[in-house]
Amino acid sequence: LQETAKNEIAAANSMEALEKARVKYLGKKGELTEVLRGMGSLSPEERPKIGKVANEVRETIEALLEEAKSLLKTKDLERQLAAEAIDITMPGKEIKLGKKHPLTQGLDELKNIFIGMGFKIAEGPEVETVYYNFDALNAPANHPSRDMTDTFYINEDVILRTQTSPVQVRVMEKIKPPIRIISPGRCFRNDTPDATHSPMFHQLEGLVIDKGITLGDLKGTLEVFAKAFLGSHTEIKFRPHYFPFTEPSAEVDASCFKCGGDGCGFCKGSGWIELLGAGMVHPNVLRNCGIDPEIYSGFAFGMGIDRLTMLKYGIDDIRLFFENDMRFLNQF
Ligand code: FA5
Repeated sequence: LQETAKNEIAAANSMEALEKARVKYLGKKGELTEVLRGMGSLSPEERPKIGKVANEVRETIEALLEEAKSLLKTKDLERQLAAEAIDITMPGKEIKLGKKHPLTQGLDELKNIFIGMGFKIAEGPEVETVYYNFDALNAPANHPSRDMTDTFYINEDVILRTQTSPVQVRVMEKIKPPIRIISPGRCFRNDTPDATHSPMFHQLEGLVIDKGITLGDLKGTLEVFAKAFLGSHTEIKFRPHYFPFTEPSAEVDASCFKCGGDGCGFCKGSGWIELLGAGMVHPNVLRNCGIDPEIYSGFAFGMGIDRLTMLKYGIDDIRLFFENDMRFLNQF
């Protein structure tokens, strides 16, 4: 019995085969168990002798099983290690590093300039109400920008904001002057895409409210900004303009940083490039926000981040920002 068990165990090449062998010899109905069960019919002299032999055989088979088991385990482990081995002679894969999108780089630069002048950053929702985007900003009920052809309406009262100016109102409602914030973010207009227009674009709003703020403060702030952003020789000029929420209002131009103001192809010979819109906050807007225009005054400005980044990096089509072409993005 011991010999056949030994051969069978040695031949077992899986855990299942081993278990089968164990059951065959040591199981409840196993061959050795049968022998032990038959002990009762033996004579008292034979019993201890046969018992001793049967126990020795059981111990031997158990030991053989244990040994075979651990051998199988080692073989399994070796097989697994061989299968998972890493071939360190294989050539490596190139790891591609990401970088900041040019618009993010442009925005970072704008933010740094204004943070350096003591501005804090404020945020507002991109899905905005007609009240904050138009009404509170003193826009007349028949203002053309309210039209469906200019503004994306979600419903009668809710739109995608067309400008970052509604953040002015949200800030003034919450914080008492002095206020000095910038607010960058996405804006949406139902404009047909071309080289300088995108239905989704970015603006950066500025707002300063305190006692005794004048147009001189606005000019000084924007001059510091223009010199920091475009170069220390940059001059700015104000052109009268109209915005419902500022009075007086202006569009601000900077002297062309390519020709220094002499006129070149870049500025179409004029010597100036358009920078942003600005003005003194309209008394009606202050009143709408619970700020007394007899005590406080302030200025606001709004600039297109995409257009300014295009200017700075010499990009001639706004759509390049949103096409995710790596050949374009890798240049920055
Ligand atoms: C405004 O939106 C005013 N809220 C700016 C302002 C703020 C004035 C505070 C006074 C005080 P305007 O509609 O001109 O102004 O837009 C400002 C800038 O947004 C533009 O000069 C341009 O750079 C950018 N812009 C407007 N529409 C688009 C568009 N479709 N694609 C890309 N940039 C755009």
